[in-house]
Amino acid sequence: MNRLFLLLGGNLGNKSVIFKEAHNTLQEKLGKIIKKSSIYETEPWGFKTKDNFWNQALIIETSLPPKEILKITKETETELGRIRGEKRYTSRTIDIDILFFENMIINEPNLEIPHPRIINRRFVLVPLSEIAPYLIHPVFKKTINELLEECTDTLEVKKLEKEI
Ligand code: PH2
Ligand code: MG
Ligand code: MG
Repeated sequence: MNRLFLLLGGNLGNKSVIFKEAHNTLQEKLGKIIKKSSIYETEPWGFKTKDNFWNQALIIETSLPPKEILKITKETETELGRIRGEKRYTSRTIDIDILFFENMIINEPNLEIPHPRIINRRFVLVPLSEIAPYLIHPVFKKTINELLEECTDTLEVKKLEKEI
């Protein structure tokens, strides 16, 4: 079994229903969710919209290989109503990003692990630091807490009092 770290993000539709459905599908297809962060309401990073995001970090125990995990996360996004357009950053019902897979480093055109933009984004580091503060980033060799302290992103990340 390997530990897989995912980040859920979405800013369109009924976010409670969509996040719950994402948990169910991922648990069924990938493996047991062993940790979930709180839900955070976050300001959009990299583009402008009035629709704030929800973000949540998950740890899943899985026996599947990374390529298979990627295929399942993409299929789940599509099932949950994500429509991919030309633009890089746009509003969406759900985005499921692979943050870490144990301490593996993979650099392929369609699969980069760890996720290349973790360190620039408070909407990733804040939820992750809640469930894995001492996890060491295998490239930068620093803990999530250290990376959060050094992060210069100032967009708002607000914990919601909501159990999902
Ligand atoms: N995802 C993006 C771009 N911008 N901003 C927030 N707050 N949350 C996200 O999940 C997010 C984003 C690209 O995947
Ligand atoms: Mg993303
Ligand atoms: Mg993505």
